[in-house]
Amino acid sequence: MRFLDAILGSVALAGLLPDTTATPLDSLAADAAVEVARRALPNAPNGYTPVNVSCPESRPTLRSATALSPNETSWLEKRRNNTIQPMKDFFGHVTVANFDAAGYIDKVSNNASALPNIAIAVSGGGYRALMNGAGTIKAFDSRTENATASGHLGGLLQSATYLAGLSGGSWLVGSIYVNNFSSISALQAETVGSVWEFGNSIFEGPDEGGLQILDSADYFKQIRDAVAGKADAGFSTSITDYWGRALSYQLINATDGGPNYTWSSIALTQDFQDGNMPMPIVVSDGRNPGELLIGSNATVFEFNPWEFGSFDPTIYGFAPLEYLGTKFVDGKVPNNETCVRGFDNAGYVMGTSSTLFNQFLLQINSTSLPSFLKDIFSKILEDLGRDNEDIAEYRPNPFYEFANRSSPYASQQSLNMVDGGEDLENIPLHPLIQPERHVDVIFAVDSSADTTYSWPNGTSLVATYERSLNRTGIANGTAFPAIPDQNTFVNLGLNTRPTFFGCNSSNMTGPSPLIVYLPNYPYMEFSNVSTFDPSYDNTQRDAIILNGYNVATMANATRDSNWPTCVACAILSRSMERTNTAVPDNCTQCFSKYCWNGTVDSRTPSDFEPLRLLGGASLAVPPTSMLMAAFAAAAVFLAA
Ligand SMILES: *[C@@H]1O[C@H](CO)[C@@H](O)[C@H](O)[C@H]1NC(C)=O
Ligand SMILES: *[C@@H]1O[C@H](CO)[C@@H](O)[C@H](O)[C@H]1NC(C)=O
Ligand SMILES: *[C@@H]1O[C@H](CO)[C@@H](O)[C@H](O)[C@H]1NC(C)=O
Ligand SMILES: *[C@@H]1O[C@H](CO)[C@@H](O)[C@H](O)[C@H]1NC(C)=O
Ligand SMILES: *[C@@H]1O[C@H](CO)[C@@H](O)[C@H](O)[C@H]1NC(C)=O
Ligand SMILES: *[C@@H]1O[C@H](CO)[C@@H](O)[C@H](O)[C@H]1NC(C)=O
Ligand SMILES: *[C@@H]1O[C@H](CO)[C@@H](O)[C@H](O)[C@H]1NC(C)=O
Ligand SMILES: *[C@@H]1O[C@H](CO)[C@@H](O)[C@H](O)[C@H]1NC(C)=O
Ligand SMILES: *[C@@H]1O[C@H](CO)[C@@H](O)[C@H](O)[C@H]1NC(C)=O
Ligand SMILES: *[C@@H]1O[C@H](CO)[C@@H](O)[C@H](O)[C@H]1NC(C)=O
Ligand SMILES: *[C@@H]1O[C@H](CO)[C@@H](O)[C@H](O)[C@H]1NC(C)=O
Ligand SMILES: CC(=O)N[C@H]1CO[C@H](CO)[C@@H](O)[C@@H]1O
Repeated sequence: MRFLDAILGSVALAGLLPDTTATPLDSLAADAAVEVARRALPNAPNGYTPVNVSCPESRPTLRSATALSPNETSWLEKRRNNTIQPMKDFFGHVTVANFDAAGYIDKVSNNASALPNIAIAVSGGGYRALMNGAGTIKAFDSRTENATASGHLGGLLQSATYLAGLSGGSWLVGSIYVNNFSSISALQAETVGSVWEFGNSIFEGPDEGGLQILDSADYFKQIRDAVAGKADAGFSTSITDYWGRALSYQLINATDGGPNYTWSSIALTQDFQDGNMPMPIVVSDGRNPGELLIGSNATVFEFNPWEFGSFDPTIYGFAPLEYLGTKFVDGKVPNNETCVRGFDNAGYVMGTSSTLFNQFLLQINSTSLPSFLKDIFSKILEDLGRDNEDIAEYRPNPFYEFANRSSPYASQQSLNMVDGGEDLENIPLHPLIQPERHVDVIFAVDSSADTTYSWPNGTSLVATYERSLNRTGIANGTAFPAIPDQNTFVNLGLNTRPTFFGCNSSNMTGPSPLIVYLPNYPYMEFSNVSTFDPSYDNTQRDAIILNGYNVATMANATRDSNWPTCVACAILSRSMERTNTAVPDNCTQCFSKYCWNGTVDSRTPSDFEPLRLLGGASLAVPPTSMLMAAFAAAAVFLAA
C-alpha cells in the first residue's frame, strides 16, 4: 500500500495542482508502434494533452446552424446512395405481402429525396443501455450470424443514415466507431485484458494480458498522469476527465485506453469518408449559465464527426471538432492566438455525454478499493465542490461572444456540459428531428430506468414532445408527434412492445419522423439491471445483449409473425407518402396494430413488474425493492 501511495501521490492525482514531479509514462513510447498497427486513428498530437499548433492557412471558424455543414451535405450524397443496395437486400428478406418493396427502392433510387431516410437512436442508462442497445444494433447488423434469416432484421443498420447515442448509449456508439465500425459480435468476442470486459469494474481497471500490460496501480497512475498532463498544459479539468479516461480502457481497443484517439478522427477514416456506415452522433446537454438544475430548456449539443454545437437558439452554431480547445471569439480565432488540437479525446466525448456516472466515482467509499484511493478521489471531489461534480468543463467556450450575444452562453469563458439524459430526454432524438436532416423514421431504443423496477415508461418521449411544443422558443422549429402521459404508457402496455408514434403525419405541428419506440422488456432475461451496477460478467452481458436482440426482433418474430413486415412498413411510410404510393394492405394492418391511436388512460397504475415473456432459466431475479431503495436517492436526481 505504501508503495502504491508513493506511485500515485495524492495531490497529483487531483490534477488540480501542477505536479512538477510527474514523469512521463515511459511505457507509452514502446507501445506506440503496436497501437498504430491496430488502429488508424490515434491522431492526437500528444496523447490526452491538448496541444497548441499553428492554425491552418484558412483559420478555423464557427458557422451558423442555418443549414447542415458542407461536410455532412457532401458525405450524405455518398451515404444515401450507399444505403440503396442494403435496403434492397433488407427488403429481400423482410417482405410486405403483395408489395415489391425492393422493387420500390429500385424505382425511387435515382431520387435521393424520395428514398427512405433511416435513423437509430440509443438511449442512456449506463451499462444496461449499452447492453440492451447493443442487442438492437446486433439485430440490425447484417454481419451478425443468422441476422438476415427470415424473422430477423439484419441490414437495417447498413440501410441507416444516422446512429445517435447518449450517455450509456454513447459508450455503445463510441465502441463501434472508434474501433473501425466494429460489430457487436466482434466486441463480445474480445477476451481478457481487452475491451468490453465489464466484469472488471472501472475501479479495478482491465486485467493484464491481451492489450493490457497494466496492473491496477499502473492503471490509476496512467489516468492520473493523463489528466495531470492536461491540467499542466493549462486546461481546466473536471471529474469527467478521470471518468472519460477510465471508460476508455473498457471501450477503446488500443493499449492504455487509447489516449491518442480523437472523436474527429472518425471523419478521417476511409470507410467513413466513402459513406460505408451511418453517421455517428453523440448528445450532451449544456448547463445553462447560472443554473444548477437541468430543465427542459437546457441546450442540447451534439458531437458529430466534424463538429460540436447545437441547433438550439441559445447557441445556434457549430465549432470544428478537431479544433475544440482553441480560443474562439465571436466565431473566429483572434490573430494573436494559436489553434489547439487533441482536446476532442474520444473518451472525453463519451465521458461528457455520461457525466451522471461521475456518480460511480462519488460512490467510491462503497467499493473495496484501498482507502488511500478513496481519500484521493474524495479530495478531488471536495475541491471541485458539489455544484460541479456532474459537469465536464469546456474551457475555452468556443461560443464565447458568438453571434447571438444576448444568449447567456455568449458571455461565458467556460461551457459546462452535463449528461445528455439530464433534461429527461434520455433518447438522443434531438439531432434526428432537425428539419434539415429530413429523417423519415427513428428506431428509438429506450433503456431508461423510469419505473420503480428500472423499466422505461415513456418519460423520455414525453420530455421531447413537451419541449417541441415551444416551437418559437427552445424547440426552434422542430416538431414531434403527440405522446401520451406515462400512466397511459403503462396502462396501455405501450412500454411492453414496440409502439409507433406519428403515423399520421398530418397530426403534427410540423414535419417529424415516425418514431418506432423499442422499450427494454424482459424476453428471456431480466434486463432491468441497476443503472449504477458497475460490473457484469460476460455471461450476464451476453444474456442482456441477446434479450435486446429479442426486443428488437420480437423474439425473431415469434411474438408476432408480422413484426418484420411492420418494420418494413415503418421504414417505407413517409417515402410512400412523398411518392403518392398507395399504402399496401399489410401496412395498414400494421399501423392499426402498432400506432398509438390517441387513446389515453391516465389513471395511476400499480407498480410495473413484467414477467419474462419466454420463461426458461434466467440468470437474475428482478431487482428487489430493497436493492432499489439503495439507489432511490440517486434515482430522484437521475432519470437515466
Ligand atoms: C500519440 O501520438 C504521438 C504523436 O503522433 C506519439 O508520439 C505518441 O507515441 C502516441 N502515443 C500513443 C500512446 O500512441
Ligand atoms: C481489436 O484490435 C485487434 C488488433 O488489431 C483486432 O484483431 C480486433 O479485431 C479488434 N477488435 C475489435 C472489437 O475491434
Ligand atoms: C470539412 O469541410 C471543410 C470545408 O469544406 C474542409 O476544409 C474540411 O477538410 C472538411 N473536413 C473533413 C474532415 O473532411
Ligand atoms: C452509388 O453507388 C453505386 C454502388 O453502390 C455506385 O456504383 C455509384 O457510382 C454510386 N453513385 C454515386 C452518384 O455516387
Ligand atoms: C444460426 O442458424 C443455424 C441454423 O439454424 C444454427 O445452427 C446456429 O446455431 C445459429 N447461430 C446463432 C448464432 O444463432
Ligand atoms: C429555464 O427555465 C427555468 C425554469 O423555468 C428558468 O428559471 C430559466 O430562466 C430558464 N433558462 C433559460 C436559459 O431560458
Ligand atoms: C490576445 O489578445 C487579447 C486581447 O488583447 C488578450 O486578452 C489575450 O490574452 C491575447 N492572447 C495571447 C495568447 O496573448
Ligand atoms: C468517503 O468517506 C470519508 C470518510 O468518512 C469522507 O470524508 C469522504 O468525503 C467520503 N467520500 C465521498 C466521495 O463521499
Ligand atoms: C414514470 O417515470 C417517471 C420517472 O422517469 C416517474 O416519476 C413516474 O412515476 C413513472 N410513472 C409510471 C406510471 O411509471
Ligand atoms: C419558450 O421558450 C422561450 C425562450 O426559450 C421562453 O422564454 C418561454 O418561457 C418558453 N415558453 C414555455 C411555455 O415554456
Ligand atoms: C394529434 O392527436 C392528438 C391525440 O388525438 C391530439 O391531442 C393533438 O391535438 C393532435 N395534434 C395535432 C397537431 O393535430
Ligand atoms: C425555424 C426557427 O425558428 N429558426 C430559428 C432558430 O434560432 C435562430 C437563432 O435564434 C433563428 O435565427 C432561427 O430563425
